[in-house]
Amino acid sequence: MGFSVGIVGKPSCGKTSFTNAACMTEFKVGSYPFTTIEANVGVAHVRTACVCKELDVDDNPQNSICLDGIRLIPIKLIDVAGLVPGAHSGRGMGNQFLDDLRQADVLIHIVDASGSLDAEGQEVSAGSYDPVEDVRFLEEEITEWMLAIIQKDWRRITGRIRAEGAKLEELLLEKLSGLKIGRVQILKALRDSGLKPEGSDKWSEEDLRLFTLTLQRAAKPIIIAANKIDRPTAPANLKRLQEEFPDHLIVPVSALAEKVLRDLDKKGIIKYVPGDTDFTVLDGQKIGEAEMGQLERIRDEILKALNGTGVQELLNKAVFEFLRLIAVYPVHDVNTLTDSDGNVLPDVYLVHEGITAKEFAGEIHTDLMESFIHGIDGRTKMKVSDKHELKDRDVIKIVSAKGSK
Ligand SMILES: Nc1nc2c(ncn2[C@@H]2O[C@H](COP(=O)(O)OP(=O)(O)O)[C@@H](O)[C@H]2O)c(=O)[nH]1
Ligand SMILES: [Mg+2]
Repeated sequence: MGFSVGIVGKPSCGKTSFTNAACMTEFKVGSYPFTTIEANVGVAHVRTACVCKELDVDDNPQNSICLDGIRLIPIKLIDVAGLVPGAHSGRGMGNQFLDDLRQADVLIHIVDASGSLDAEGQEVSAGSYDPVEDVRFLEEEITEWMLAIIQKDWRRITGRIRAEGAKLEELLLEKLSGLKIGRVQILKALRDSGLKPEGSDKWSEEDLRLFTLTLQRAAKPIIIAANKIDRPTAPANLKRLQEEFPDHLIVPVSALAEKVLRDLDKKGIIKYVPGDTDFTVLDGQKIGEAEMGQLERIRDEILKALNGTGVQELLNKAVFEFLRLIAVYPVHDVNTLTDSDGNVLPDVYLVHEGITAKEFAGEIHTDLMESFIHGIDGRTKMKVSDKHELKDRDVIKIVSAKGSK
């Protein structure tokens, strides 16, 4: 489980509620400014159509879950303590909180779309605060935080380019490895910003800022959850957010509704699979009148009107659209589609689009990559070479000199 989603936003916007709904954890909700210092970490799942239906087999997953042909694959969620304007310069212990984002591959910014909290997360009358401000400030805080890291020793580092012929991308890679920023992202940021790496010792303050902003968009992209969409003042703000930031992905969310549905599903009272746009009542006896009213409202105003609660949609978009990951099923035997213990379609891995069969072997085990001979496609049963690029929902056996998987 190598990929992590960072949950960020100001205090009381609903980060912990989102995390609890997505991970079925019970972290404390509400304002606990002095206790929520450590980030809450939970396991959520992304949802994809399992290959079991198409291949007509009954699977028994080991590293993931399959519910009636829907494969749920685990990812890590990091619920970071609330960030306030000025966080990068240490306000509200912001620096410490920002450091929790080092390991995140993508960020979900939880915004209180109902406009009931000021910039610091203090309650104000519903609809009186403009959440557009939150989107601006948060991106700025993240960029400033990264800028401070990049700026440190900048002259000395870039001096080595002229003095020793060192490459900027290598120097940056070393500097930013703790931030989970890779070569691909550094090269993309250099390309997209249009700045010349050779002249980096002459970059102005603005150049460096531009580079950092471009790198942030490539390496820690932010997608927006317009949360508390169930509240009356939220829909108008969602519309304004979408108008103001046409290039951002903004999804209406009700963390509250997702939690209600998943809790009732867990108790066996309703059947609801995260990401569904409806639920079925299994045990109506156990639902009181008021609760039934709430459920009907969730069905009409959220599930039907907005195509789901938004929680699963955001996680899926984060993983499949922003990180561009694909789901690949390794098997030991392509005829039975099992591992060596006889489990059918036991595992599914989330890997980068464009990964080759040999690189995929390395994701399973370094040994498998080093002694890679060829792969076998689980559908066609044909051999594939080391350079063969895998596609989403591929099933593959890796044959190596040290055995196979
Ligand atoms: N109406 C509504 N309230 C929510 C929603 N998500 C969170 N809240 C409420 O917002 C308050 C703060 O939530 P919490 O998750 O603790 O926020 P955090 O400080 O960002 O972790 C709590 O009272 C939650 O019940 C939502 O989707 N709808
Ligand atoms: Mg919290």
